[in-house]
Amino acid sequence: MKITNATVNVCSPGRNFVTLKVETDEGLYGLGDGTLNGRELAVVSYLTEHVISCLIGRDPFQTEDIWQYLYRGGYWRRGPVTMAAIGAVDMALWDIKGKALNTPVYNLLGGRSRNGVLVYAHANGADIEHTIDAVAREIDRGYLAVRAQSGIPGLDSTYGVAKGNKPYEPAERGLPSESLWSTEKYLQHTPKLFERLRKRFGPDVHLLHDCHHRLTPIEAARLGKELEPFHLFWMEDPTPAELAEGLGIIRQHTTTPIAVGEVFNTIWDAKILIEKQWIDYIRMTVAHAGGLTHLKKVADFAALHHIRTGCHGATDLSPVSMAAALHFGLAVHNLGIQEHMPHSAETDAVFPHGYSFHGGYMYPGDEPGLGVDLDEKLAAKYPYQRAYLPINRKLDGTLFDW
Ligand code: CS2
Ligand code: MG
Repeated sequence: MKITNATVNVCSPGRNFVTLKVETDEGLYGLGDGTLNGRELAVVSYLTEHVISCLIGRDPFQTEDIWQYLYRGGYWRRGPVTMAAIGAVDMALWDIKGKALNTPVYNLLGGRSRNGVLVYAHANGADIEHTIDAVAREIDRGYLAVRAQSGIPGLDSTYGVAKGNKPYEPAERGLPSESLWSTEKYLQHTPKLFERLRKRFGPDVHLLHDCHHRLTPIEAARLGKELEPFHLFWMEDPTPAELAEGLGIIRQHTTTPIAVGEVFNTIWDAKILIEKQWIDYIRMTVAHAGGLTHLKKVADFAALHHIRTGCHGATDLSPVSMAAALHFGLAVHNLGIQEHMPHSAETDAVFPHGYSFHGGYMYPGDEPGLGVDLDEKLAAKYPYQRAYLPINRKLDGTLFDW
């Protein structure tokens, strides 16, 4: 079998997605997600200008060699754009491989290690009361794990909280919006939120929270300690993780489990965090971490250090990524949990798929390959619209982490 062509589809059914389609001389094709929220066209250019011509004529079964060719052969290694492009190629090749062997991709990753993939929902509200109601709704939908994000008294907006009654979508069309932030207000407020959630829902539901890279290590240590009585499943991205040693400081002070990695794109970003066991979950995602070929290596390395996966799965990763993540999550031994933000109806129509949700778990389905498709005719009705992630500033105007 040989690769004969590859094209990149960019569409925007509610938000932008980048999809690579790799075609073969045997009529099979595979799909890969190359979406990088707010930088989509950079990945499109990387694929169309620098990658696709190198794929023509290759054997799509050679996932390892093609991955190494694109990673080592590119010379300029790592980074979100490069690894998202490699991720899109890799997903598409595994999709082709599964279709050619008439088997779902999870069978090529070790087969079923479990019946279904535990997932967590997002719940958010303008204040504690509304957030409690939102958590209740997700529990009623069958989720066993819920991430809770609340508006903060004294701040007009904050990460993870939808504006109005629209679902939360971080990228906004037009230039970046700006929001104001106060760590002090956030640290005063957040323990109250989880005290109320535990009081209302008891000890069994898994509660998660995303700090979204906004704390210093010692602030995160304080928050982790104050959240300990509420037994969170994890505290996510407590501090910007470029400084790995910062996670080591947090670890000295609290037993609240830590999850990082959605902004990482190779194992090198997480190596010391894993070796030192400064984290409990690694959240790198199929789309941004170079695809299934690389993510399997990351998971296996993490498994040696008691660390489980907790892959990123926000709506800015397409249903192609969600499908790949579920095949990965069904097979990998050290699965922790998979993030699940349901896509919009428009998105699901553009990307028909076989995966499903039931009783707190998701199932990739048993179609050959990844079990997801792209309706190119429908996609054409949703043209790309530039969008940006927001900018965050402290109350005094200092530019801060969003
Ligand atoms: C968040 C994301 O889902 C999460 O854990 O951190 O919503 C993140 O803000 C977006 O993926 C950024 O594009
Ligand atoms: Mg996050």
